[in-house]
Amino acid sequence: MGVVNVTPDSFSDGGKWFGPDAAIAHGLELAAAGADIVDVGGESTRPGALRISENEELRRIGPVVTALASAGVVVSIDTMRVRVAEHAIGAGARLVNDVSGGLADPGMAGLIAESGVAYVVMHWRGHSLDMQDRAIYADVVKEVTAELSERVTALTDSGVDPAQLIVDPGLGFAKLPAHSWTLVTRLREISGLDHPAAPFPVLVAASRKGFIARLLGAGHGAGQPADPGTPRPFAECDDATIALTTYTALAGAWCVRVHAVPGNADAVRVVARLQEERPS
Ligand code: PMM
Repeated sequence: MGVVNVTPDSFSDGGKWFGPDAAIAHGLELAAAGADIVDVGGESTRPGALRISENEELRRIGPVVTALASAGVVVSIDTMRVRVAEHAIGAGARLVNDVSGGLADPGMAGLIAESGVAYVVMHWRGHSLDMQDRAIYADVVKEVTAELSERVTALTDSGVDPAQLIVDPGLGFAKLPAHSWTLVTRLREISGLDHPAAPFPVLVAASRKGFIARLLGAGHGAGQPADPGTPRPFAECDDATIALTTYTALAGAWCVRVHAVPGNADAVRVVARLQEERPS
């Protein structure tokens, strides 16, 4: 899954594809580079971000979803809002990627049940403005899995077919770096959550996240020691993202959501070939 953030302030690539023409061109480029899905989002969810209005979100994503879907791209809409998801589905989006897992807008479950589209249920503990205050866990894997199980149960109780659902640990969302690192190594427990239809496919979105930037530090290159106190710039985290793509794909992830597609698409192909030799 390649990412098109139609935002001036996104976590990792804010402002680059803000105009509709640039966003459409970038989405086509990601699809041509091997993305099976292009994820279009109009609202930044970086830690501390303020919300934008629904009309502004619609204005940002509308032309981009329409143009990409008309060009035959499989489009995912990254939104927490029912009206935005509904508009995008009408414009041809085939998947709804909701970082709130249905918690932000109570009508989401009904729309997903009615439309029958695929739905990403991410682990979330509240809006970005103050989510890092909620990064408190005694056992991060147990709690994330239990909270995701509750969401999945609420969705299927509302009429969503379990076959529509993909789960996501929500790396960086109400998570300290150590929580995100632990979750990446425990995907099987997350996919096997407490629901009769488990295991569910898992989506992992590690690309350019702060936990990678912090590990690598700002110093890099020959003779420059990494300084763990200063995060490495996001755009310089793509090689490390590819390493995590390889790891999570080998661990059975269904999808990786990434900003720089070519190297990650190659990693996914290499893993698929390895798995033909040694089925897991
Ligand atoms: N992270 C971001 C945005 N959308 N969607 C899913 N399913 N999972 C995520 O972890 C996720 C997401 C924030 O990252 P960005 O601002 O770099 O796109």
